[in-house]
Amino acid sequence: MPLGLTVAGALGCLTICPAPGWAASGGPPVIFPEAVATFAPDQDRLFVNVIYLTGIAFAAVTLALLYFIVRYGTFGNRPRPAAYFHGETRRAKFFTLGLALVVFVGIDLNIDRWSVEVGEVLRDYPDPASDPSVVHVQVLGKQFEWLFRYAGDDGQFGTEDDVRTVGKLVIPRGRRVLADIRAVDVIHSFFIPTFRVKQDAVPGRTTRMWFEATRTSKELRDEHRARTVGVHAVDVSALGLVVDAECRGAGGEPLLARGDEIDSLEVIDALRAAGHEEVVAHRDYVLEIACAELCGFAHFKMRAVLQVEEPEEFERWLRDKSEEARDLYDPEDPQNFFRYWGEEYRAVPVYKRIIEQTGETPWS
Ligand SMILES: [Cu+2]
Repeated sequence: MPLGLTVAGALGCLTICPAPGWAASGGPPVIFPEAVATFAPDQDRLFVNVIYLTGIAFAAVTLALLYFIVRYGTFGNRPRPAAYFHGETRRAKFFTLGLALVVFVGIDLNIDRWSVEVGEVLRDYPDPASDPSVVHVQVLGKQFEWLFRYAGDDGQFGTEDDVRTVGKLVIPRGRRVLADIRAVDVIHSFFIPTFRVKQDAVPGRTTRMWFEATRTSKELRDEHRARTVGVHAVDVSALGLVVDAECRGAGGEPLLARGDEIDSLEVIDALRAAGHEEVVAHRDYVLEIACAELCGFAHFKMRAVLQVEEPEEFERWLRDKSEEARDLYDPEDPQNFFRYWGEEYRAVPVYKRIIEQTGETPWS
């Protein structure tokens, strides 16, 4: 049995080991989601290199184990009593120390050096006060959605022209974005897989992260679509598909135009009634934001969408939204958090107590 396990382990290890070239190309897309942030390829390279090094070590150890089992096991040999050996000879000590040194220098120090380089970039936060090209956004995690706030036209947070969105973060391509992250109830984790960034959102303190997108959502959607257009069966699995050819109903009337989404079971029924067994379609590509901390019963629905726009498009969007916010501003509205970012969620008893006792919020 140990022999079987060892062989399986060795074979498994060989198949997991990445092929040469992966490290240079930044990793295969099968394992990683699309890399959309400036520093994402470096992180992928780090990840693949770690798999390389530890994979080689794992293979070496497994092969050595296999060799010793075959060489000193009872296979074909006459059973003999086990020989006891305490490993205290000079040779054994040298061998053990040498092996430890090879692992420490060859693997640990390399991983440490690479991750320090990647970590330095991640911690090199841009300063919106000295660099006007930096987009400053506030992120608020709450059970169970992500809220976002921009300073608006006047550049100040907590004023009537603040732009806020729920479940959608809009950013420009090619500009650095600094995100201040807070939570109001429990710990959440702000995670953008395609940017390779993840940061905890902790009640009572502000954490930060920064990122810069290299491609717009539209570019990514077009690229993805060119790759994934295909023929799909019309059944429940077709929900959410975007059709790439017009579909007509039984009487020849147009049912779905090119670019329409199959968004309900009724549409599927209508398609089937009109004799469509298959459609030419693709699944739309969306940049997702997730909560990576199990934060409660509806954690699964704490999903937001990231929209990357061309810088001019983003500026226009922000200006329009800011004007809209100023028009809609109502100082009497108890739900408004143009001024109070997160303070309206006072349901958590400990915060309620802090606010009552000190008159101050734990977030200020
Ligand atoms: Cu959460």
